[in-house]
Amino acid sequence: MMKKILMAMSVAVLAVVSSVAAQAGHRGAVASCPVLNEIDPDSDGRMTVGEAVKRGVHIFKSLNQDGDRTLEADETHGLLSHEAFAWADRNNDGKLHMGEWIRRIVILFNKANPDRDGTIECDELHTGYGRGLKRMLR
Ligand SMILES: [Ca+2]
Ligand SMILES: [Ca+2]
Ligand SMILES: [Ca+2]
Ligand SMILES: [Ca+2]
Repeated sequence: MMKKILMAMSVAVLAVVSSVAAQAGHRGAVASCPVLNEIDPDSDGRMTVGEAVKRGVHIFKSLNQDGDRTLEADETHGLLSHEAFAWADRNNDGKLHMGEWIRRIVILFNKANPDRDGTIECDELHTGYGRGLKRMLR
């Protein structure tokens, strides 16, 4: 009887140890993803859509050199191709307002997250859509 209890205890201890090890392993993986950490506000290895939007708002403001309410093509130079800019410009006025900018980020976020788990992980950032997202949030 005593032996049985001891065995059950050691199994429980092992389970705890391996789950701690798994967490530590995950943290290690996070540290090896500087690209994601760079654009993720809390650098925890996964980016939620809320974090992407928060970062997007910050980037919009830093890009908007002339301090008006829109991004002009010269302000997004290098971040958006001519086609991407035109696509994002919903009302075709040649400028991107915050809503148009964020809308594109959210769409790229969803496309870069095919597993629909609510977050972008390191590997997802290396897909075509993930790279597009990264470019807009750096
Ligand atoms: Ca995060
Ligand atoms: Ca502007
Ligand atoms: Ca526009
Ligand atoms: Ca994901």
